[in-house]
Amino acid sequence: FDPNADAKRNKIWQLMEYYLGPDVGSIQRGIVNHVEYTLAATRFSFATEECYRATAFSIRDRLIETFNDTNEFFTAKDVKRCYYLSLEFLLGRAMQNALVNLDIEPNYKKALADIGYNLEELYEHEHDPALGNGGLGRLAACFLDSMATLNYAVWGYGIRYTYGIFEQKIVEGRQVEHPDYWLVTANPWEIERPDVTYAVRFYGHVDTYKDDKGRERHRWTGGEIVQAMAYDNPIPGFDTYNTINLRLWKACPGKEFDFHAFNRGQFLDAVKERQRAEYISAVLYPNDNTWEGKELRLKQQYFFVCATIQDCLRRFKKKEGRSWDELPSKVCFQLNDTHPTIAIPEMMRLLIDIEGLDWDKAWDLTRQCFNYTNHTVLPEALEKWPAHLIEKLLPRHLLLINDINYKFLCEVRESWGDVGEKLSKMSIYQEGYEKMIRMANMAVIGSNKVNGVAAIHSELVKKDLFPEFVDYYKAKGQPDKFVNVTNGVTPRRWIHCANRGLSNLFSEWLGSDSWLKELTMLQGLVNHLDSTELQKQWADVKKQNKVKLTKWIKLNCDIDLDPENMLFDIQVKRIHEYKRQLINCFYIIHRYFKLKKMSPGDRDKQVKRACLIGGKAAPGYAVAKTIIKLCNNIGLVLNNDPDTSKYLKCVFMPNYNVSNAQTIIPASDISQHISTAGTEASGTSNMKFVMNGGLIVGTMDGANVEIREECGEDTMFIFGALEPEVAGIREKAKNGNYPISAELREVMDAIVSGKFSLGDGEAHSEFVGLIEKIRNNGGGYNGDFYILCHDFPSYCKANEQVDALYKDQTNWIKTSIKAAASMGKFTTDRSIKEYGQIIWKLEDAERPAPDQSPM
Ligand code: HBZ
Repeated sequence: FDPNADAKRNKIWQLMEYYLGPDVGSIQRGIVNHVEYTLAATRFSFATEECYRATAFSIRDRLIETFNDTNEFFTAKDVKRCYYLSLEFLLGRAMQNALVNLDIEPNYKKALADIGYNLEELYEHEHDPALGNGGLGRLAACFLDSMATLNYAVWGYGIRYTYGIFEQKIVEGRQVEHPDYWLVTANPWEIERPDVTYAVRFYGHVDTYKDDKGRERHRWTGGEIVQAMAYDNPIPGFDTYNTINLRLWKACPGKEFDFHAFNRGQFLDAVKERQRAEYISAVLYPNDNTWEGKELRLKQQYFFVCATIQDCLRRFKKKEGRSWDELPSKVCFQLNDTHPTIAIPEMMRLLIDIEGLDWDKAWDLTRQCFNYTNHTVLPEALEKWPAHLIEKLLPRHLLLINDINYKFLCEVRESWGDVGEKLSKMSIYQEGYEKMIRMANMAVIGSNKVNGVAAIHSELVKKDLFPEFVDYYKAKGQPDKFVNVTNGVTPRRWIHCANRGLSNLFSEWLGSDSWLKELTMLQGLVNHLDSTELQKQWADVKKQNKVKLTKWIKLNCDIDLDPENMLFDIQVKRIHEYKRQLINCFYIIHRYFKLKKMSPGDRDKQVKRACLIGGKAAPGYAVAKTIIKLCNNIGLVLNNDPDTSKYLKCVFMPNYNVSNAQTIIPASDISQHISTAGTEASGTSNMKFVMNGGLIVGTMDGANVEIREECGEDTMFIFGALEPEVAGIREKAKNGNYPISAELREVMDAIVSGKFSLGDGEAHSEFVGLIEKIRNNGGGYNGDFYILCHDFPSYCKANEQVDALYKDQTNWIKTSIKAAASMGKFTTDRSIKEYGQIIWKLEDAERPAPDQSPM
């Protein structure tokens, strides 16, 4: 008992008020202190870059305060915690988001303006942290925002890559990758934790021995050890005092040192050897939706999972008197795709080998703690690891996987008898010349719930990926093991930060900004659909956003667009055959030919269009890279044709990333989400575009289906085969029974004739390759796997409907308002509530308002 405790507390609060008050003066003092004492720059004159860094540190101070207090609250309340395990977090810039969520943006703006700096300008100084590829990584980042906002005790766990996703430059129309060394100017947002480290072992061997009770036990020894060091990234919630954490691990050399080598005079070699450890967390693998079986990737997966599970079990055990039986009521894990699935045998290893639980108990607990989200049904993306690689790198885990598989198959046999083919489909092993470990099967067997990311996708997960498991668990009394949780996006970043004009409009017409936390309130806008004042404001906001993007394009591509008179048609996403950027290219060429054939008078009656395409190709994905080259060449031909360039332009926007997206998305009139039905699990940018007043040209795939349900079919330009039809169309195509429309034939012929090759022989042969692959339908060989030829005529029709509606501006604007107002479902707040209730079973853990009154 400290009789002076109250006095001390009082003193601390006074100090805190001095340092961290939300008023302009306190903010300025905080910034200037960091200029002088953190950056060691002079407070009498500092550059904008220094101002950015000092401002970032001053915001971090505030984050640390709410972060510490939130943790203390979670611990005191002993709430159930959930851990979101992901190899990717595509965070985007932190500064504006933090100010918005801490509710201090206006005062920071004033504080900076008063000392001669512009807050919006500072935002641009932040290097976009890009530790992810695409949708899966960005979803994890939106989820963190909603988890904090909903007061759930969730932490994210991942890897602090030294290099994020590469920077894409376009040189002579081709993608060139540059390393993204984002830590070059140190990251002011993270908190380094040299005291939070865990040892991670690789290779070595497994000994068996008998413990004092005579039980057979395993000991994994030898091999190499690296240390995982924690870096914490505070994630503030919106309109709450809660701040959660994203803990990222960096690989460091082990603590032990090889003194023998030192004595043998090989000191430098020994140091060099140790530095290799850092290689593990050096670089993010740049593939999306394809799997690459590299040993280093498996090392990354185990590295972060091993540190994470140790960290989480340590936290669980910290409370005295814990029984392991409590584990499932206090801890759960969400696996973001199969990438962290090695966590399941790792949990078994820790519980059995380290904690001494028996196998069945450990398995019972493990199975209750894990859940798995599937993000794709594409076969090339399903992870399989050669069993011999796992055996070499993680020998103890292979034994455990064997046990898990054996016991599971015994259970199935007990229920179903010896159903050979079904058993082989359910086995973790894929038999063959090289035995493979199927991570998805392990994730299903080791999880409590398995979910897909949109309604149609979750059905395909059950029907095409895991039908045997669905039947089996139904028979075992778990009919709800497979569920759907439709994705979402956070309206704080994707409306309020990205499109302040629209955000202000929403708040003004709805009477408050509560819609930011309860997005279904947007529906209130529909009452004003006929208001010409609303329509005018709506059009103005869109115009301003198009002007902003036009400037960005002028700066980055040196191409002039006409934001007043052109319809902005945007397709931005990773370049992939299944996403069909190629059918978009085909249509642009077709539209160009139509314009060419028209009289000048007729051209003047057409809707003017700017077709904007952007996205990265995986560096090893040759076809995707050719598609980028084709887009660029189409741009060169169209933009330089004096007959048509006023009416149709094509731009490839380089280096699509989160911060560019915040400029690009609000400027769209239409956006394209045109994957072959059944291939895009959900898509999330489709949601962002519609919320920002853009309309969708799309297929009945992924979340498009649900957007249509919510917004109405009159708000979307839907085309193409439906998912159940696709297999039949592919089959027909195989037999050569596959018409190609005259319009598409004209486009393909032009490409093959070299019209878009611009004298570049290499490009030409690549383009011909693209076309030949699609045209070669006879002889049992189906090159048009994504059925572009089948969908092209209906795609053209959808585009004609776009033009027709756009000509009727009043109707266009009303449709756009109606669609945006109907997007309430697609906030991650709704997704995360569903995870919280159905999968994690978490309670609300809102920290009470801090009482700053001196005691
Ligand atoms: O996950 C995407 C889906 O394609 C998209 O439809 C969905 O909306 C989104 C969120 O659920 N999947 C990915 O982005 N996948 C990857 O980036 C990926 C990365 C590494 C891999 C495999 C996939 O090894």
